[in-house]
Amino acid sequence: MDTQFDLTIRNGRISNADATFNADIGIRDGVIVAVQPGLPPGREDVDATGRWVLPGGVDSHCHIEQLSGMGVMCADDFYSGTVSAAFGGTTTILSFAAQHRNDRIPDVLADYHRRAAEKAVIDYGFHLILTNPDETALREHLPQAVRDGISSLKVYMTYDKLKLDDYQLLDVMDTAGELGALVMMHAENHDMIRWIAHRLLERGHTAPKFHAVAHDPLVETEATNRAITLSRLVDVPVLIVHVSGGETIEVIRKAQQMGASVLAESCPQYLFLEASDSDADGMEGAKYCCSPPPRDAASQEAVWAGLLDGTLGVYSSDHAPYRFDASGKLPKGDKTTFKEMANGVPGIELRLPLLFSEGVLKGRMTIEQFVALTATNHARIYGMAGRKGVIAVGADADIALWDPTRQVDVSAGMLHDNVGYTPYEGRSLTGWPTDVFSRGRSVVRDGELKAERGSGRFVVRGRPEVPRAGAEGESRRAFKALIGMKHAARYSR
Ligand code: DUC
Ligand code: ZN
Ligand code: ZN
Repeated sequence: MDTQFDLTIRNGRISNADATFNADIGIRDGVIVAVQPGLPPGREDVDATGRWVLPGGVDSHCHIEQLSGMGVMCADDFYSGTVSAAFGGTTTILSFAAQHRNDRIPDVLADYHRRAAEKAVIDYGFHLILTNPDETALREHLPQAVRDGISSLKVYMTYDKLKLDDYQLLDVMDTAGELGALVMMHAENHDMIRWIAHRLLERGHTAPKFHAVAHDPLVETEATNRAITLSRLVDVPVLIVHVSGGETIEVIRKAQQMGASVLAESCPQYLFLEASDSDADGMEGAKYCCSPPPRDAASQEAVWAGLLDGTLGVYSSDHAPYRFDASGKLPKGDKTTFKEMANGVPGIELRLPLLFSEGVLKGRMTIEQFVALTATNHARIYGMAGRKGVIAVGADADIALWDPTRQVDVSAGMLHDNVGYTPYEGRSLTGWPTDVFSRGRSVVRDGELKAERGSGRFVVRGRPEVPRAGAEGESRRAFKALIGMKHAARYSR
């Protein structure tokens, strides 16, 4: 007799963002159809005794098969990037489809779609990087992208080839507000970086460690404050990505307390790396350079506090994989100055194990907070609520089984990305995802890849769920009417 379920995962301890309980999971056609104790075994039955059964991670910030503003290709394509994500317990990624200034947005999106569809082994979506917000982009291409399930975009306040000025940022926010799309902001003050870097280079300070000096914490604080102020002016939500420092977090927290609709993200490099790591012999320090840079112990504490009190709602990898050679980090070999290095560190596979080991098992955060920060909040904020980031009836069966006792010594050789190094080399971690399922398909089983190239699917995303601006938003209503802004809080919370 045929059994009721295609797959069951039984005898595990399930954690969602709001509760932990013992139950079995029944899956049919890739979807969770039962969560309760005492289910009969399915056609395939996995015994999760002793393991923690968690929603697969959602990584809403990673750079995969992307050409950087400086023209450097990422080391990971959609195959190695998604395989690496899956081995680290992640089942959905949102990476970037990057417009360069002369690109037509529909061509950019078609290109990323084609490449991802051929290679991804887990589900994926895109944020559009918008570098040329002209009339056609704002009136035609962005609305079409949102209708096609790309309900978020990233804009830059720095980098010569990417940055928008404040006028353009307001234009983008206005349009995003009309469409109900979420604006992600890379908040660093371009001219402050330029000015400091110029003086450093003039004095012969070219080594990797000077990257962190050029990207002083105030560079981020100023730009974050400005990004939030622009967003408040037009009453459109923003999400500040890759937040690194305590004073910046304080700016975000204050704005949230005032009722501004501001969300924020941080990443492993701001919890587990420091600027001093980049003060290593020769070019070695370049392995720790990203923008914004890792800071100091006090900043790490501020990031922990921000994640725990909800100021920082999502914890993403910002996986920006560049090889440690002339094709990536070091275009001029050991003559590369800190201004010429590709910015970014890898982290797509270690994002969850680092936080599980150092956050959950060391008692800094609950397992429910871990699930919220690594999966559920991403799904809600980016328009996938109920489908991704939760173990519940009706959700996609994206599930990771964690062995909380497994000891792992991190080395680049054990990872599945194509980077060749890891800034976390030599760390000892406890806890690891042993089995990973994407829509009920086994992707990783006992350390082996089971999924086929191209078996991941594009996720059509809906409206972001973001907190509505409180009294702030109300008080801006007359202003918005006067200047002809059309949007009226079309976000779903
Ligand atoms: N911005 C990112 O979002 N990632 C890597 C480097 C950068 O500048
Ligand atoms: Zn950025
Ligand atoms: Zn990034």
